[in-house]
Amino acid sequence: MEKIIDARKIREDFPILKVRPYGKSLIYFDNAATTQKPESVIKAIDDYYSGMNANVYRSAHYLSGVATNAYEEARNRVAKFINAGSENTIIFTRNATESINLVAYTWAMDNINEGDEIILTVAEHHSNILPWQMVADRKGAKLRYVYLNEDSRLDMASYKDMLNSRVKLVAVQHVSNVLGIINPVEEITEMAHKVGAKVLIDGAQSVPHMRVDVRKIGCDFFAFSGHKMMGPMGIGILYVKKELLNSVPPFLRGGEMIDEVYEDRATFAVPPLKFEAGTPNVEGAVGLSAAIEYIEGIGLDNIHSHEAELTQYALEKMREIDFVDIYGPRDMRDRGGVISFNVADIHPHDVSTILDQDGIAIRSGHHCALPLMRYLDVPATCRASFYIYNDMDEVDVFIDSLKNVRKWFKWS
Ligand code: 7TS
Repeated sequence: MEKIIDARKIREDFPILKVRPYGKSLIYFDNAATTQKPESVIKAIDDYYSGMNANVYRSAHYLSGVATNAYEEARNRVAKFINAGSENTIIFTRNATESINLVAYTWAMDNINEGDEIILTVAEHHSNILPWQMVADRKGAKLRYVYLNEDSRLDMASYKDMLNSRVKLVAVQHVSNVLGIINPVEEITEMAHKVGAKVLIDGAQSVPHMRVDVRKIGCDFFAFSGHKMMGPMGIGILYVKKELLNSVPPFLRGGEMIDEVYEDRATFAVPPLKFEAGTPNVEGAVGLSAAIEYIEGIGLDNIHSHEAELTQYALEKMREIDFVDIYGPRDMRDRGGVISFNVADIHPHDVSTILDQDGIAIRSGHHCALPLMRYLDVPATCRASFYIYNDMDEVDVFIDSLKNVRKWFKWS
């Protein structure tokens, strides 16, 4: 049977995958932290600096026009990629973290008041917890958490019970960076809207791996990062629903985001420029646009099935090792390519260091999800996360290496 994705061939597009740690083939299983970049993205950035660089919007010369067009084309491509409906709903930020903070410091500070409630889930990344703690502290609002059921999925019944007219915001991740669960964001949004709450979706771990349609989800805000989808670091995206755009106040203030400035006051440009103060990351936007083109060339449905196949294969093999504990749902339904696990009696950092000797890059630690670690009652976990350039042969090497981990400590 012909493979949907030939990872071996795809690897040739990624110069960094030729790096040989300690003389071994590099097996890069840390894709939830950041993904590697294909040649086309690196070239797009090179082309930008070699033939287009100038500051955007402000100058009437040729290069400024070229750079502005490249920046706006990137915005257009992002809008189409997530079916935003209009490029004006796409705000460029530095990363998902900044996108979420933008909403917290602007819309939330204006619209969340004493006694109001914000619903989060216990599995959120710190980026989707700390901004809401700040809002709750400053405004006297209350944070409420949805926990997980026995299958490590969101307890939707308790979410339903939590909804009431005091809830002003539901902020939830689309896909967990620890458990790999894909949350039912359409249903979550619909339920929140019925009580008049707004919804922010943290899509940092979904957009790179599956088809995302922000208008189908119906959410009010959607945040993600370019670097987790083969784009450069330092470029993030915030989608704001069209109906809300004009009512959200500006975030940072300064150049590029104004209409008129007087000594004592200013008026602002129309969105999205109103939210992009200062010289933007044009190089980042151009690189991100090339990354989207690369993803579209492979197809998000193909990417999703490839990762599901790899995850299922890895889970089956890992379950055969009796000293490995796996966190997250048992079946593959609504599950992304992230596997968190622990090796009995061995600290995750030691596991990660031993696998590294075989050229395997995984992450160990709390994954910026300390409330979830406490909920799971573990100090940390190991995590393998897959992408299009990974294949089953790499999973086999990983499994062999994992089987040997305890031998280092002479425990088996
Ligand atoms: N939300 C989720 C679900 C994430 O996984 C991450 C990063 C972020 C937000 C923040 O993204 P940033 O680009 O603003 O940093 N997650 C991880 C991770 O799992 N390991 O390193 C970063």
